[in-house]
Amino acid sequence: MTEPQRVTRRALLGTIAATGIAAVGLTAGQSFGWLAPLNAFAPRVQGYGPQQVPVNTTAKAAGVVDAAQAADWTLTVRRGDRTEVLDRTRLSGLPHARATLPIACVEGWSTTAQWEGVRMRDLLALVGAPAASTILVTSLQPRGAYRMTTMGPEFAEDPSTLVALSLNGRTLDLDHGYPARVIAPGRPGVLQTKWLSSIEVMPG
Ligand SMILES: Nc1nc2c(c(=O)[nH]1)N[C@H]1C(S)=C(S)[C@@H](COP(=O)(O)O)O[C@H]1N2
Ligand SMILES: [Mo]
Repeated sequence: MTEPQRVTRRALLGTIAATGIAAVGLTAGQSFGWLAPLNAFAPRVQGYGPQQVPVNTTAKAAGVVDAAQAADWTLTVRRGDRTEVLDRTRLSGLPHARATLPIACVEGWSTTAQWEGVRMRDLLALVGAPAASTILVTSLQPRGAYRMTTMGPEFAEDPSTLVALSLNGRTLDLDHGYPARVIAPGRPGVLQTKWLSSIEVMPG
């Protein structure tokens, strides 16, 4: 009586194992670029998207296609009544820094990339604000939950917190936040605001 039971149990375990292997196979494309064609279920595949980084909200969906490409685009940095307005030329003329940082989206992907841009602390210094300031970052995006972000002093002062102008060696793609976006270490992707419009130093 025990023999058939053992066979049944073994068969069952075999089925469980096969299911596990299939599940790994069908999602492996998320972690390994060369397995990407096997990726059947993941919403976004690592390495897919412009500049080898997935996109959350395209410029079109955000309604910023024109504003982001406008020749008269500027980034405003404000602290009380002190305001600096930076056009593309002035912004990109400031000293640049590089950082290797991930974008980690709650939707289930994380991709590490090379970013280059102007340190947030350097922009704050332009209006006489301490590096360790609390700031409000606003996007060109006219509406939506990701339009504004508050950033605490521990992020603002971090030398690898950038207003990024380039990604993986090229000018930011429009969908990745051209002409300028936030990239900071240790924050969820949702706070890495794209298509910047202004940076405001909070009092205190
Ligand atoms: N203005 C704006 N910034 C945004 C978003 C957005 O919808 N609008 N999406 C956020 C989310 S949820 C993520 S994960 C990252 C993704 O950046 P990426 O599209 O360049 O990969 O951008 C963030 N910044
Ligand atoms: Mo996200």
